Amino acid sequence: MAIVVGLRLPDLLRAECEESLDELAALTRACGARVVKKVLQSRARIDGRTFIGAGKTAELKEEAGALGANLVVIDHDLSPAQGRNLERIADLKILDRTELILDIFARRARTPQAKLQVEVAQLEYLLPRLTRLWEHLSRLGGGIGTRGPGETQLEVDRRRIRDRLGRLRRKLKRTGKRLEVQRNLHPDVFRVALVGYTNTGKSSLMNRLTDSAIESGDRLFETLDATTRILNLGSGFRATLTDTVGFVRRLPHSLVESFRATLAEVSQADLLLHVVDASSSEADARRQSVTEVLREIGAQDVPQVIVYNKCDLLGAEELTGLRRRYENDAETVLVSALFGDGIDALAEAIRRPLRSGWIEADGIVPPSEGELLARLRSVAEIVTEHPLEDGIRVKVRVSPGEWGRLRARYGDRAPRLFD
Ligand SMILES: Nc1nc2c(ncn2[C@@H]2O[C@H](COP(=O)(O)OP(=O)(O)OP(=O)(O)O)[C@@H](O)[C@H]2O)c(=O)[nH]1
Ligand SMILES: [Mg+2]
Repeated sequence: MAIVVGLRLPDLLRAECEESLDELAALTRACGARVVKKVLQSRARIDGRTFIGAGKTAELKEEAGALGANLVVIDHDLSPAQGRNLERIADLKILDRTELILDIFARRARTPQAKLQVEVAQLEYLLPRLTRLWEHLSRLGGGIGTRGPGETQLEVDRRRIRDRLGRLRRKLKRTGKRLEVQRNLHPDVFRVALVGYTNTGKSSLMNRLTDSAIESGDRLFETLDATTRILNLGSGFRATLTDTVGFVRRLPHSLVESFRATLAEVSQADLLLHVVDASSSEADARRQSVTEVLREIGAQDVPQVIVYNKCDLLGAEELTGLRRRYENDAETVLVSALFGDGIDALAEAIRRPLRSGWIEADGIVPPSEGELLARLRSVAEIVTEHPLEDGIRVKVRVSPGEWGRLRARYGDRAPRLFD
């Protein structure tokens, strides 16, 4: 059972701190703990020694005793010393925000790649905090004489962790390079990636757009890997779609760093589908947090389509409001991954940038040219098609490269440029 604690400094809005604390409670629950109390403390400044102040620490200790809580989660990142002091004075297990998020990631990691990335992030955060963890253990072992050998043991542990970190980092680098090579195998494929806050419905959209069966669920950080599938947008469009890890406000830096290999799918994409949970009262703030992480991973310049998902949960008035707000914005679409509304408009929003630079061509394909017609249907977008006496008149849209290949193969029998 846990108490979650936030600190409100003078320059922060109360509502903002409360939302952040609510989110911390949800994250704590995602770790399997029950939240028995939320505490928002106002302070003029951070207490250097215990972060929340000596008085508040004593109060917490008492409250935890009364409520039967054994864990306190702080909505900020503590310095190693602050964590140590707090733990010692309150005599409770203390987790800071980063430790909590790392814990969720560790629980959710399934594949070797995700496990490796999470472990690196954990060890990096753990290393300077080892004294505290060690004290924790030695206190459990208790008693006189643990201190001397303890310190030597601490040094040994530190060195071991450093060695392991070094090995894991090298391994990460190798997998990163391998993934990079895989990505570059198909340079002419248009790469689309889903991004967004956790639990907005990215995996559900992936399943809807590619007929896949990626696990989705009402849990924070359900997905930690990158999965790529062919995106079927009709003839002529060659694209892949990648689903990947979701973001959260103040995503720990060590995680962003260690997840670089996975997140390269995002920074090197040609187009991002930025999924927003339309039903969340936090939609705008979360959209902003996602933008910040995108900047951190160097993906700020990748073009985006904003996808408001879960529109089925909106009341009629809210839905009309949202529609009105974006009616002249072709780069924003409103969808429901669950029911399929708006998916055609989304597909069109993906096709549009792909099609830019394509040319229109037109011609009559005689009945004897069945192969040419089949070819056109697979590599070009058919705009119109009319049966005539001497064949089928087709108007197509096609990439310049594909048009060149058609002309090379079929000469004058291929459709001509349309002017
Ligand atoms: N009502 C409604 N629920 C949806 C919709 N899309 C997704 N959900 C639900 O939202 C929850 C999260 O969906 P996911 O697809 O796992 O979300 P995600 O963005 O992949 O989440 P993470 O992988 O955790 O970042 C699930 O319970 C889905 O069933 C939608 O359009 N409408
Ligand atoms: Mg997911």
